[in-house]
Amino acid sequence: MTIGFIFDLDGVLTDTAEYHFRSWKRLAEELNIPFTREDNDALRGIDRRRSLELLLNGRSYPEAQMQALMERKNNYYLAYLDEISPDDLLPGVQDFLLEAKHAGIKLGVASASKNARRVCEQLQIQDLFDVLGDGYSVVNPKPAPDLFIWVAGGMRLNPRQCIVFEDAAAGIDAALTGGFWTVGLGPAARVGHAHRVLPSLASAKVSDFAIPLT
Ligand code: B16
Ligand code: MG
Repeated sequence: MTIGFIFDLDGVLTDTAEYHFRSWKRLAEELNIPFTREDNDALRGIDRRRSLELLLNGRSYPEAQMQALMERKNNYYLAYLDEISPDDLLPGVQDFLLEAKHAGIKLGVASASKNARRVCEQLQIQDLFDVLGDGYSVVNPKPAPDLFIWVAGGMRLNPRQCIVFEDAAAGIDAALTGGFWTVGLGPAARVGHAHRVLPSLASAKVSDFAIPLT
């Protein structure tokens, strides 16, 4: 049976959360809004627009200013991306991707980030993927299932033929709603509703996922 693995990017293949944090923090300081690392944790896997709304915490701005604030944060973030290299792949990721590719498994990325393609290029993994879904691919962000369905469709697979690897609660919600098998990476308090939970991909073997995760 052809199967596919679909990976979230930030928190699964690499950890860009620190750069997102520093960029949001700088914006928050300019706006005189308190913003902590704990606040940033709530933005895990959340798209840029919703992240800004959460940071503003009920403050409202005209649409043009919202756009300008998102652009300003993104410019801060873009300045960090040059620093990303293959060394920034999370432990075990490179071996896991190569093992899966070698086994004939289709590989996809499903990231909320509009910068996902650039990050994959910096990590030098973009050629491993059959489909790369990012923040431009669908209208409705996670927890809507649309992005995972878009990626699976691009791989010519049904959701039940695919396993989604995610670190965010919203991502697991999205994949479950779409009918995918799910592997949650991180604490059970966050991703315990996935079919299977692992701390990370550090010691994962592709053969562990050869059968459906019932
Ligand atoms: P951008 P993922 C997400 O990546 C990040 O976890 C989240 O913090 C970020 O706000 C979102 O991408 C959008 O990123 O501003 O670059 O479009 O986990 O979905 O790979
Ligand atoms: Mg993530």
